[in-house]
Amino acid sequence: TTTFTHEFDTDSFKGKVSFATGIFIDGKFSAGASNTTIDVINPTNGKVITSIAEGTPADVDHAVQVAKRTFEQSWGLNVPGQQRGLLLNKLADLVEKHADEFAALEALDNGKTVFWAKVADLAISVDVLRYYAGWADKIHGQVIETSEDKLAYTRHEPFGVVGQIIPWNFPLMMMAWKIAPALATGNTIVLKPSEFTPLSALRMCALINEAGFPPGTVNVVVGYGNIVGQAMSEHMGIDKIAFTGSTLVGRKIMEAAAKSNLKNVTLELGGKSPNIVMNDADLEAAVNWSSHGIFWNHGQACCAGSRIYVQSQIYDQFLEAFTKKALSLKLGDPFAVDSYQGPQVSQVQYDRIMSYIDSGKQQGATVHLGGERHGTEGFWIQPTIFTDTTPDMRIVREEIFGPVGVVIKFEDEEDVVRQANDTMYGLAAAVFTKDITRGIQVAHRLQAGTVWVNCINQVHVNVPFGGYKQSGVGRELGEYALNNYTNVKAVHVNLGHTI
Ligand code: TXE
Repeated sequence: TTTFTHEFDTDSFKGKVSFATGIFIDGKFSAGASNTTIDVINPTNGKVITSIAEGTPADVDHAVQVAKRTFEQSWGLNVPGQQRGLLLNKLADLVEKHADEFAALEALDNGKTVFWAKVADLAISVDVLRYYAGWADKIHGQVIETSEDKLAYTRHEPFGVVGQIIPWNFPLMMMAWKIAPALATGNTIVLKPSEFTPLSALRMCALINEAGFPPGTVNVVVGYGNIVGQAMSEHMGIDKIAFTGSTLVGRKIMEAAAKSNLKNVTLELGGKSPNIVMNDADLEAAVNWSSHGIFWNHGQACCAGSRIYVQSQIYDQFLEAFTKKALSLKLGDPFAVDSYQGPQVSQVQYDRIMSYIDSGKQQGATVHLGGERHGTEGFWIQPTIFTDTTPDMRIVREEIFGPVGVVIKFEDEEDVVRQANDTMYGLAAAVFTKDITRGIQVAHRLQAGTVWVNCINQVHVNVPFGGYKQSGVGRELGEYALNNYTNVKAVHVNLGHTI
């Protein structure tokens, strides 16, 4: 076991944080089968924070074996829903108690601001644990009337061992979205955090033990996607896999599932979400929301409103106010209390975003604002706005996942609905108008799993979230997510019927 220790002395968090790290299986940490490590980088300056144990397919095998045993012996339907709910509530309390520490850890390896980590990531993580704690004793099937000589009913049973692969943009929150419904419904878990941001998931392991979950209920194997993630996707002992990340990798996971045991798959993938601002919108509100839509979390949000369509009459006014707003966003140390935007998560993401910015320039779009590196070290990018785009440009079609928005002029509703839907993605969309009837009509015409009217980037634990088209399969959050983690069994009982 290796202990990670970090002394924080910042505006937003002071104190020493110290916890065990490693491959977490059966409630214990180890160095893993290969004894190799992964460097965790601080995106603020590009320096190594620490090295943590690297998982391998052998660790995945071990974790699956333990998770299966735990499911059969000390979790699953052996533990009443009420008890599972109690444990989830305890975990929620512990996460809440350590919220400041978690927010600091997120800022350290992800680069998001402590402020937003607390307001969004931590608050939602606690909410989601509590929300599914409440469901744990309310999972039930149906009694279905057939005939008087027969009793037929359904049970919603846990799958067994579920694999969960999560990304780096909301490290703790993605873990909470994944583990809460899976545990509430009685599954055991093998979870792979992103190799870029493993700290908060590793910190969670001790809290999972402290809450009193039986060892082996949640197992965490940090590792590279193409090794550990791939091993999970094709594992014969994993009955279900849930993934959040790129559409490219989502496709690989489905393929691996198809080629192995046809495990059940849910995917929450990328997006290129349209944000439509009509002539009659409240301009100031639309500008503020639109800025939040694309620049929040440094543009690293799957539902980011990255295609901003503005109706012709207000286009110039909007662009001027939107530019002013973008210029007012404070880029700075994620630990400073007034920072809005920190660095991008990694060198790879920095390079990917900069190459999109270059492609926009090369394909003839106008860099209206930004478009350059910010500072001299770390992975910082200026808030960037492109104008004069055409629908075929890569910056209009592909997910950039950075603080880069395109502002596009449109004439009428038909035109904008057509453009908004002209994408392989369908995660989210937004529309701004004071005419609520029109707002709702447009909302119904947009092909997206979530549509916001007069707001953007809002999620609520009670409300399902997920994608149309190539943005995903299945829904997270709300009652809908329970379906991701249960199999329906139909039981037919003979009450006197003869052949
Ligand atoms: O994602 P990956 P990356 C999008 C966004 C971003 C792009 C690339 O557009 O620019 O993806 O980011 C694991 N089998 N999103 O490369 O690779 C990986 O280790 C199994 C959208 O970081 O999809 C990590 O744990 N797993 C998004 C997770 O998949 C594999 C969030 C996500 O990483 C794997 C993140 C494999 N072959 C990126 N390869 C969202 N929907 O919010 C990688 N992984």
